[in-house]
Amino acid sequence: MLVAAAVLLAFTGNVRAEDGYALWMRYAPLQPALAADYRTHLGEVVSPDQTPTQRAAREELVRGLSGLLGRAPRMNTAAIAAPAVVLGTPQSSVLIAPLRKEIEALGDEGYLLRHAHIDGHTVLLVAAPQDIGVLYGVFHLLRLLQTGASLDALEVRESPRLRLRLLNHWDNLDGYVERGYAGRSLWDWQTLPEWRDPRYTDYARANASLGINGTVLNNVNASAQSLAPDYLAKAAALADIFRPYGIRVYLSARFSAPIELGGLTTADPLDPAVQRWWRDKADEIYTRIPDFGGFLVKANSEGQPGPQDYGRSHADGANLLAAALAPHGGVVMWRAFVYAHDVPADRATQAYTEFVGLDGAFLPNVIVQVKNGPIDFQPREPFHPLFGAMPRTPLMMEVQITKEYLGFATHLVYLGPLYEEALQSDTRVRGEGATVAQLLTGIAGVANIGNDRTWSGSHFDQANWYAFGRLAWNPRHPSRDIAADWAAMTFTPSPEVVQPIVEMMMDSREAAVNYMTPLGLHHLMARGHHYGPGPWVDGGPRADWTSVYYHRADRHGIGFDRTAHGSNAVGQYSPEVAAEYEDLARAPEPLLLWFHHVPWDHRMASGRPLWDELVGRYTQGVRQVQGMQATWAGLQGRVDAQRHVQVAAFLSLQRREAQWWRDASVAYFQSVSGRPLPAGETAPPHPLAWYEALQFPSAPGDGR
Ligand code: GCV
Repeated sequence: MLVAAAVLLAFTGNVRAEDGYALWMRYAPLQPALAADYRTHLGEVVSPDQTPTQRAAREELVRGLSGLLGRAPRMNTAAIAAPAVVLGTPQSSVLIAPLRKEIEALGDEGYLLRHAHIDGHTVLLVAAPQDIGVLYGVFHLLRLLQTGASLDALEVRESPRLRLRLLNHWDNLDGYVERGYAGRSLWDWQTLPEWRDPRYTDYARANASLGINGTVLNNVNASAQSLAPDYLAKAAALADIFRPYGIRVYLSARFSAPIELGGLTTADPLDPAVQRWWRDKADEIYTRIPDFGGFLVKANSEGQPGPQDYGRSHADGANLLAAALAPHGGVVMWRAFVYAHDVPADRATQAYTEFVGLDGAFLPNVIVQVKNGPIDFQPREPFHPLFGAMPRTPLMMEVQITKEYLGFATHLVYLGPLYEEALQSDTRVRGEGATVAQLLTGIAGVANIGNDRTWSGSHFDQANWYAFGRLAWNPRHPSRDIAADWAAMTFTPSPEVVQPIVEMMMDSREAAVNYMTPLGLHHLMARGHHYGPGPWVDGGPRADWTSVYYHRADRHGIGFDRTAHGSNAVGQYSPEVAAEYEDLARAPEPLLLWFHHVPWDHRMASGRPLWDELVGRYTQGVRQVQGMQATWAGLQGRVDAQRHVQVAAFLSLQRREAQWWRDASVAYFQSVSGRPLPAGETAPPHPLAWYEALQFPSAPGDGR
């Protein structure tokens, strides 16, 4: 009852001021007629409450129904006295036990929603083989109500397509979040394990609502301290909070921890003392966290220690940790994000070269974690060539939810289409073809979560967490539909609001590509912090951390020749894909300059020369943001003022920065191409030197 009263107080109308804390779980009152209709189906809740997960499911349903329908449902534990929602598993509910066979076919995390007739009443079953499936089913039901869906003839059977659906937090132990734009870390390591902030439970609820089933608590640029006893006690407290919500805790492991924590003189994976140290450490972790998920490792990449320091391979390193975890059922997620500045080969080719020969050399509980594209979370990349190239190795795909390269938290860029594009890329490796999604064991998203009241640093960045989770559950779900669900749940289910918001979201990623890196350009952001344009970035410690390395623009043309005449990155794809990328006439225009160095007067699909097209795309990106501003302005009064004002302010910031991107990029590329601006295009208001001189030493999120 208390929960219901609190929810009602918080959400008495669609346009009441809101600060975003409730995410997509606002449970704001529905239109009275709709609420009355739902109440006829859902008057009672019949549910077990013996386990923490059963209680979580029941509480969530009560919270949701109370808020959405305006009154708390009657609670019941067994018999049916009215139209009811019946929750349970074949073990926990006699009402559900007869469906055992059918339900068990759904797998450990699946669930079923269906009407049935029991004791003369129509009931809605939320049934699953395990408690966690019931919780997932409750969230599904609440989503249907929040989006105003019909419950007639309801028949939902769901099972996740990917086994591992994880967030990766790049959170340091001092609370700093690398590439984080949403405040400081959610984990208050100082006050753990004693203080269990209720926010940790809300974090778990939000993830469970999407089916996310694991979280890596600490940065891949890891401190060995995360594995020290005091920090394990803190991680164990979080694991206890998350467990009822089906979320396992994982840790990033620093490869040199046996030296730093164990006092050994080496971390060589073939050294027996090192092997013993990791075995003992795994045993210690499992005594504290019995369902510990395993380790995530960044090794021999960007200065991190690894097996190659001892002349060993990535497989030697991964297998060392995997052997220690195997007796407990843990996994190692070994990242393939490796590239070295002293290797002359194109950076885009290095991970493949390093890993492809190791296919089959990993222990069964190793999963190689590969970024969606071969460089680094750019606004657009082709899919990573390792997908499809390691048939004997389980693979996870890693995407960024935080927007390191897409305008941080202040640019409205919905990443659903980016994830969808990566997941649906056809690797053409199995004759008839296989999408990247079909080849995956799991997926990891670099979290955009911090202690900001909105969780994600802006209202619209919540949609990226949401879309990641929904696609992790079902990689085939259209990102447009996910956007529509999110908008309905986050603002209001009214189509006059949802539709324009969805249009805006669906256009937003392409807008960012246009004003930052059109036509396959990539890595043109300012050095280090990656805030704003820096196409002129050159020199410094590593060529592959400069922009000129990637765009290769000169008087004659622009783009990175990755064909057989160039770096031959195309040769790492299956023959059909390679043939398409290799051929200037067939390469997809959105990836043109990723694969080809193209003369400025090359004729584009529009009929315009490349130079004109490039400038036009930059200008188009700015126009798209203006369009988003106009759409949002039209929603004033239909969205609560508190959120409307902040989104409007961020859009105006985005508009200003899109213009900055456009002007700085046009000024720079014009200085290289020496070409006049196409007719109708406005000259940048400042000379190139003005843009180049801008400095942002305090930009957020930089690595350190
Ligand atoms: C955690 C990019 C980012 C780094 C990040 C790295 C990685 O290079 O800029 O901050 O480090 O990717 O994924 O390991």
